[in-house]
Amino acid sequence: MFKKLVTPMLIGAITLIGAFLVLHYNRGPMNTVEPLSAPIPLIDSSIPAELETATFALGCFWAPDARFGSTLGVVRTLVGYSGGTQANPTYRSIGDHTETVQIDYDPSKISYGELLNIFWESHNPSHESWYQQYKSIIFYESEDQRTLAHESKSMRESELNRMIYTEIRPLDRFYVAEGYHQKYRLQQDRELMKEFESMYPDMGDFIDSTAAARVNGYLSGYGDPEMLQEELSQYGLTESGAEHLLDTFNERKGSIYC
Ligand code: MHO
Repeated sequence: MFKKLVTPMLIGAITLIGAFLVLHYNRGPMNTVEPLSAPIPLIDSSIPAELETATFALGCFWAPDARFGSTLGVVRTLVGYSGGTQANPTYRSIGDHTETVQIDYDPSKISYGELLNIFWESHNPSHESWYQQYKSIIFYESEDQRTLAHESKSMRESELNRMIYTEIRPLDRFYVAEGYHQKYRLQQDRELMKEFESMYPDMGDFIDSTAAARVNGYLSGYGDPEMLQEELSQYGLTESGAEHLLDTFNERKGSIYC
């Protein structure tokens, strides 16, 4: 009698344990509670309808990403590789391409000419880079941009009274760089990155965010303090995140090395 009961009980127990294990592993240890994502920043909720694009190469792309990202009128920044012939370049296999930053801007707030001024001020164009990777290039996308680029190059040349090595070329293709290069300085900041990850669980949305572009700029030591004060509440940060950003900016702790 006892033996007759033990066998089915044992089978039952093993089946139950098996079912539990299968269910447990299928569910996965991380997915038990869906994380609640934070609402998107106010500054990202109304993107101007008419945007224009400027594409520049001026050395290592981390700093220009930050410099332009903290400029009023700039809506999005993106770093990538341009100018070469190799298909699908990557950072480790860049081929004959050059590190490039692409800027989407609101032409009612900033002009292409003003962006060119920032371009000249942000690097030394009279120094010729030995590496194709770090060349100075203006990639134009229209006749207007081409004309403005040539005019501003001649003006800058006579101001500096030096030869400028910057090339002015039509934009052929822009290959988006790996995620970890985008808004590089911000991605190094654990505290603020946590906040952005909960606002933007998707990397593509993070890259497109004006708030992320601005915060990346301020953390790198760029940007205007007045604009920071004015826009801060629109970046979607918590109180402590906002305080951390202000501290880093005001105490001049923010910097980027390339
Ligand atoms: N020397 C820098 C270059 C970075 S870059 C995006 C580094 O590897 O840390 O060209």
